[in-house]
This record gives sequence, C-alpha cells and structure tokens, in this order.
Amino acid sequence: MSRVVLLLCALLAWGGSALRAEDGYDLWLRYPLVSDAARLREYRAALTALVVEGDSPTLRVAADELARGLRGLLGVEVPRVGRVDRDGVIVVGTPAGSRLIASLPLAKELRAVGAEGYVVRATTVGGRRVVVVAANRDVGALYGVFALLRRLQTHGSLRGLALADAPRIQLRLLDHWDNLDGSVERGYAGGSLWKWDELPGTISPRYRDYARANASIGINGAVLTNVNADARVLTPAYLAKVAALADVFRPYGIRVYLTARFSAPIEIGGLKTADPLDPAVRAWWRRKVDEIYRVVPDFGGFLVKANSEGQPGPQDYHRSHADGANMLADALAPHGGVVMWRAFVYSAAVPADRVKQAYDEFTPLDGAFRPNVLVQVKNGPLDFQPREPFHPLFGAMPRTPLMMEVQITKEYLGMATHLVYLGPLWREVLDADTYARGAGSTVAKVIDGSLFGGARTGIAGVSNVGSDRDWTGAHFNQANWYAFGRLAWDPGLSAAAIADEWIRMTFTNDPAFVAPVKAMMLASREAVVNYMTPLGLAHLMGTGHHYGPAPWADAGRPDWTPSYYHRADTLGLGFDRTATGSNAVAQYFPPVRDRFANRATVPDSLLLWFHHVGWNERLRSGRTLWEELVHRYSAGVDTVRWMRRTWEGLRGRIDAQRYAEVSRDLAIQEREAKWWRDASILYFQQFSRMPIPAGYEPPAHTLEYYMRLTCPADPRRPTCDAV
Ligand code: GCV
Repeated sequence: MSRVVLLLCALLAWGGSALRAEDGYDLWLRYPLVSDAARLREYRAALTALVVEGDSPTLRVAADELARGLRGLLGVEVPRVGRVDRDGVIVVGTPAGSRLIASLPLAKELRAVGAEGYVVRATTVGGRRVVVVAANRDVGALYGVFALLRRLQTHGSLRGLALADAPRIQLRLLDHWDNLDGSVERGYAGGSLWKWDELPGTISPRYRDYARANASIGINGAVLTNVNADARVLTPAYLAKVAALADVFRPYGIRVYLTARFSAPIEIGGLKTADPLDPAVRAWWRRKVDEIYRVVPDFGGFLVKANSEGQPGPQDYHRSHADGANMLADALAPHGGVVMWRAFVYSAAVPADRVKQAYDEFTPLDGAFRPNVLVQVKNGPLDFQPREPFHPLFGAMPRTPLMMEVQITKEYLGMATHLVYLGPLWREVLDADTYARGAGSTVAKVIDGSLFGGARTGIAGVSNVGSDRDWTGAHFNQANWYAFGRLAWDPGLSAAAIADEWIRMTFTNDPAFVAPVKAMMLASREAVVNYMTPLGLAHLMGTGHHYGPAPWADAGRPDWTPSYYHRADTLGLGFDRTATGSNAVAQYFPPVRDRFANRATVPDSLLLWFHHVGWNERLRSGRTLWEELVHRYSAGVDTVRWMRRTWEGLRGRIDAQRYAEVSRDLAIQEREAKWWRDASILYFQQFSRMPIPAGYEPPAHTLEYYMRLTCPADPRRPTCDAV
C-alpha cells in the first residue's frame, strides 16, 4: 500500500473512532470505516477494483457512489480499471452496455428482476473472483450498487453473495406539500428544499444529495408541490425551474410530478371555466401538458386534490371525479404520464360520518377511470391518525388501480420532536386483510396489484424532508423516510428488519446500541397511540395547528373538532359506527365487517373507533373502560420514560452531537406525553365521574390549566415550559 493510501486510512480510521460530531446531513449514507477488523479484511480482499462498462449519467452516478462508499468503508481508494485483471473486481452494468455482463450466465435471473431490479453476486470471470452488479437497465445497476453498499454498511458477509431483488410497486413517490413561497404544509423540518427564487440558475448541492438518498431506498418519483396547489407552478417561468430539478434527479431514476390545480385554466389560462367536459378546457390542458413535456421529457404526471377541503374540482361543474381525472389523463396519455387522483374527499355539507364519504363517492366510479389514472387513498379513512383501521376503499374498487398514501411527516404524531418509528404503523396497514377476495386479500396485495391484477401500482408518502441540516427536523425522523422507501420497494419487509438496517447505517453496528435502539423504535408507535389516542380514539388534537391535546375543542366545523370523534357522554365513550350508529362498518367486507361490528370480537385497539362503550363495561383485560383508558394513557408515558432511560444508557456509543439532540427531543416527548395523558384523562373524567384508579400517577395540573394552555409558536421545538 502506498504511503498516501496508508495516511488516508489512518485519517479515516481516526475520524471513525473518535466519534466526531455529526449533524445528520449524511443520513444513512455516511460510509464510515468498517469497525470490525475481520470484516474490513474480508471486504478489502473481495473488493479491489471497479469495472463499469457502458456510459450513461446513471452509470456514472452509480460508479461515483460505489467509489465514494468504498473509500469511506474500506478506507482505500478502489481504482477504476478497464477489465478483470485481478481478484476482487466489481463489475457493474447491463447486458446491453457491458460485454462482460452479457457474457455471464445471468439471463434467467435478470429476466426475473424486470426493468428496475438487480442481481448482485459473487462469481468468477476467467478464473478470477469478481462481484457482479448486473441489471437490465442502468437504474437497476444503481439500485444494485446501493444494495451492495448496504450489505457493507451493515457488516454483512460477502461469502456466497447472491442478491436478486426487484420492486413490487411501480410508482414509489414522495409527495412534497411544498408551497411556492418556500413554506411546507405540515412540514416540521424547516422550509422547502426547493429554492424557487434561485432556480433554475442556482442548483443547490442538496438536490443531488436528496436524489442520492431517495435512489438508495428505491424511491423513483417526487411530487414537488403541495396538493393544495398553486396554478403558477404550471407557468413557463416555474416550469423552467421544475425542469432544472428534473435534470438533477434524472440520473437517479427519479421523475418529477406536479400537483395540478383544477382551476388553472381560469387562473393562468384566461378561460371562464374549468369544466372538464368543455372543449376549450380540454384543449388548454392538452397544450399545457405538451408544453411541460417539451421541457421535462420524462415528466411523471399530475397529483390532484379536487373538491376536498376547499380545493376546486369537477364537482364545481356537476361533473364527477372520473370526468376530472379522465380529462387530465387524456392529455397525459400520449406522453406516458399518469394522474394520481386523491380519494381524500369529505364535505362539511354532507351529514354522513366523515370517514364514510370517500367510499361513498368513489366506489360507484370503479371502472370509470382511464387506464393511466390511479386513485390515491390514505391508509385510513380519516386522516393519518396514530391508529385507524385500514381504508375500506382498499379491495372495494377492483377495476381501478389504487395507490396508498401514507404520511411520513408526523402531523398527528408529535411533529418534529417525538420519536415515533412509523414502520409498525405501515406494516399494520399493509398486512390488514380486506377479505375482498376471501382470506389473504391484504392491503399490500391490493396496492402491489397482485390481488386484482392491475397494470399500474403505486404508493406515496407525504414527505418529511425540509431545509433543516438534518433533512427531517430530528434524527429519528430520518428512519421514517428510510422505512417508507424500503417498504415501497418491498411491502413485505418487516419493520424490525428495516429498523435494524437503518440504525446500523445511520449510527453504528455496535450490537450494544443496535438492540436497545431497535426496541425503542419498535415500541414507539404503540406508545404514541397510548398517550394520544388509545383504544381506537382519534382526532383529539388542537384544531388547526394539530398540536397537543384538545379533546374539549368543539368550535367550528363539526368534522374538524375532537368532540365529533370521541362522543364522550356520561354513559360512555366512542363513536358508534355499527348499524345502530353511522354504520361505517358496513363498508368493510365480511367477515371484517362482523368482526369490527361485534363488541365481542372488535380488537381493543379499534374499540372506540367503532363502538360507544359504557364507562363500566369490562374489557379483555378485566379492567373497566375507564380503568383501561387511564391504564393505556399511563402506559404511553411509561414507555416514553423507558425510551429515555434506554437512551441515557447509550451515552458515548455514538457521536456527542446526535446523542445530545436525541436526548433533548426525548425530554420534550416525555413532557408532552404527560401533557396528553393528564389533559385527556381529566377531560374524560368529567364524563366518567370516576376517580383515577389507585396506583396511577395523578395529573400534574387541573383541567382548566390544560384548557388554557396555548400552543407554542414553534411546534418543532416547543418551549411550552408550562406543560
Ligand atoms: C394538504 C389534512 C391536513 C392538511 C392536508 C390534508 C390533505 O387535513 O391537515 O394540511 O392538506 O390533510 O391531505 O389534503
């Protein structure tokens, strides 16, 4: 080894062992020197040089990423060479671009992984040991490179290396709720990443790092703008900015999409109407779409929120959602673009239970949409609550491709500061059995197309990324971005396996750190359910800002107020959604419907979602509803305390900066979990009129005190000292 390389190794090793401060910018792509000496030796022997045959922007970024990763992980510069001239060469490419890859017996495996998949395996070429990263398309090779790097980052063995994987869902998108003024709706990580005022002239290096992070987890699309859309993004000046972003993202396999404001033909087109059946409106959208494709040739399509929460839509002209979606779909079809039409619709004017409305509006339209329309459905029928049952539309529209939309940003789950790992929440929804075609008709099979055989599939996560240095406002929020991508790629992955990878890559492979942190992450979702909305309660937060508990709030639109949802009275608690109430339960297929409708079979976790339960009724635990409620609220706080203690025991195992920042956030979380517990218990106690059972910590203040508390100005870093 040359002296320069040795020096480099020494510097890198020192950097790794000294636990230098880290600010989180590098996400799970930190590539620190491998700390396990035996693994490091194995890797250095197995990975000695790099051959990339073929040339394209995607192959170039794949090669750059591999070189960068190996430089960090192995502490040596792995040279690019022209051929397999030694043991340990990594060969990257596609059969079309690389004669070497084409010569290997990989045809069958490559056929199985399709357009975006990859095959990574240890083999020999001309008697020399090599590692091949092969794919049918360049983007597959990029994904294969990230898979290989993941193996190294998690200190996995290379012996008998044989990875072959392909995404099960086609559209794997981040939906940014970013506004053109730089703000982010429900964003808790600073402002928008997109610097509209600087674009297209100035390209922030963060755009490329954002694309790298997304590609590393298989995300292949970004909807750049808020669903509460601004038509100006469709004007030439903004399209030039969009094109500049698309240029940065393209090598990483990421397409851009935009939100289409339905009234754009009026607002920026000078028309008098946006009626989707009006020929002039249809012609305007066709011209607009043609214009977009002239500047962004691989534009993905439109995401639309229509006739929902004040947004314009086809119903303004007495047309259906299908009429609106199909008009846009017709304009996009010649270019291969899609429309993602959201099913998040409900109206204050409609007296029906809000959670029933999307199903009622959309099921009659099944089969009425053009083939390039996907209907985008939130995971639950209400609105990204800590726990909801799965949305009854899943399984109920067999002739329409349904995408699932989840929220990565934690609007209702503690915003920036609370440590809540969302893997278990998403796993629960994906595993839910709709029974649409009998047992085993899971939500995952609806959205990956395997249940109804649909040609188009997709999943979208409302992004939690912003301009903060750590991207997501807090270190553990990065795990949710990561988990979303991994589950979008493979909706069968376990939440624990994803957490394991993420911890190892983001912090350390030290087992004394990985195991307890994984336990914290896996417990965190149930903790937030318990301290905010136990037993199937929902929507108990402050109106508008959605921060902190306010079960007492009853002013304004009924379906935006907690009292509409919890229905507490002196008899009991919960929303009767059975046949004696709103009958929302009838929207599920049997036997799910019967299971939820029957007080004896409904899971405790959804009890108060479907039933109004008497305060003295006994639950499975043997405790009465009132006792169980207090028990769950208290358990939520106890879990957070345990998380804090666990974290305190990990001091010194990671860098000081991230350790301290997580400690600070956990302190906030504990304070606020208590706030939720105490305010909620005191509020419900007015109805139960029962004392807090013995053995539980009494509330710190009176109900009046909590009702007077105002939301901190900055919910990202609350200074609600009074809590
Ligand atoms: C973008 C919830 C949020 C809104 C959001 C809406 C939606 O109501 O509070 O901020 O608007 O969902 O998903 O359209």
